Amino acid sequence: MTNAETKAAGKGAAWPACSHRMVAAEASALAGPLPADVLCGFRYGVVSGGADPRLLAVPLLPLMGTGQCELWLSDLPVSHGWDGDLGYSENGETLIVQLRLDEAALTPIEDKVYSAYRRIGEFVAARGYPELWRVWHYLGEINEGEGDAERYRQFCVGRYRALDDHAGFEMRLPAASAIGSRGGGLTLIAVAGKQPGRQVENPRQVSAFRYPRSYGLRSPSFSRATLLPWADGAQLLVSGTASIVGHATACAGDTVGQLRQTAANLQALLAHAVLTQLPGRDPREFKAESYCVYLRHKEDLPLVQPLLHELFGDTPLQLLAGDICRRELLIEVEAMYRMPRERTA
Ligand code: 3EB
Repeated sequence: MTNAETKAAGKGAAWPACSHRMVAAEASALAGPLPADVLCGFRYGVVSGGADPRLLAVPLLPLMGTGQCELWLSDLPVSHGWDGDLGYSENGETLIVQLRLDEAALTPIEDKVYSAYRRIGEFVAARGYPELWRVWHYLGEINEGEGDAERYRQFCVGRYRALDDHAGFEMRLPAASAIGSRGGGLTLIAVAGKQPGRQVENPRQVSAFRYPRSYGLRSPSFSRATLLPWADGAQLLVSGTASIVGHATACAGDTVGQLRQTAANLQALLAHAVLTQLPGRDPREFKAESYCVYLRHKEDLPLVQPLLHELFGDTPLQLLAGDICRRELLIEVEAMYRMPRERTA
């Protein structure tokens, strides 16, 4: 354990019970006016969610039928609105924000990502939820451009500039996913809270914020996972996880091999989360709530489907067509887990 991890595992303010729960639902649940208890709903394969800021549009095509969505239902009253083009929804514990930049508003990427991140950071702080827990980025044509001019690498420079504003920022990074979509533009979705989540890194992988220079001018500013220690059971928000071992891509050209490496990375992460944050618990107690799998080539679907079922069983799973931030990477998996509350004797 690093010093920072030991410190993070110590006592902070008491956390309340988790005020929201994720449910898989039919996409038609998002069709009409949304019920009052919806904190947010992820809708797949569209660029815009619509007028209700609780609708989060993920601009990637679903590969296993289009019938599913994911809802976060709240036990506390929800309020929501738009601040210009920034959409938000909050329930007193958790704040969700979304911001969409069209391609015309994304040049130069580095500066526009910097200002978008600053805008979101200022907004969440002003509303009393200063801690970024989890961010999704959907960036059009993420692998366009060569070397340091690649769009993903330029994006990383802007994000780094926005987050590198205080000493120790590398131990306060949100979990994240950065996925490429067809067409241009950038969709940003963030989950923020009142208290810092606990950052979890992966001993099988070099921390992304410490990747060497060869992967870009600035390293990617995200953590491998954020643990939220709710009183009724911790929640682990796991970043997009790919076939990276150390800092190198493993199994280049082999989608199934990459999926196996990704599963090994997820296991190592769960074990490390327990070791550093949940002493006395067993990683096998983690219960998966949902998975999202991004696949670069939809032709690989029949290859990976049996293994997905073997690895992830019946947990709700989205399978989306998406590009991964390194060209050699063919598949990426993100997940959410719960650790049930410890039984008192
Ligand atoms: C990786 O581990 C794979 O830049 O926000 C995964 C999750 C990846 C998030 C990001 C990138 C990001 O480096 C790519």
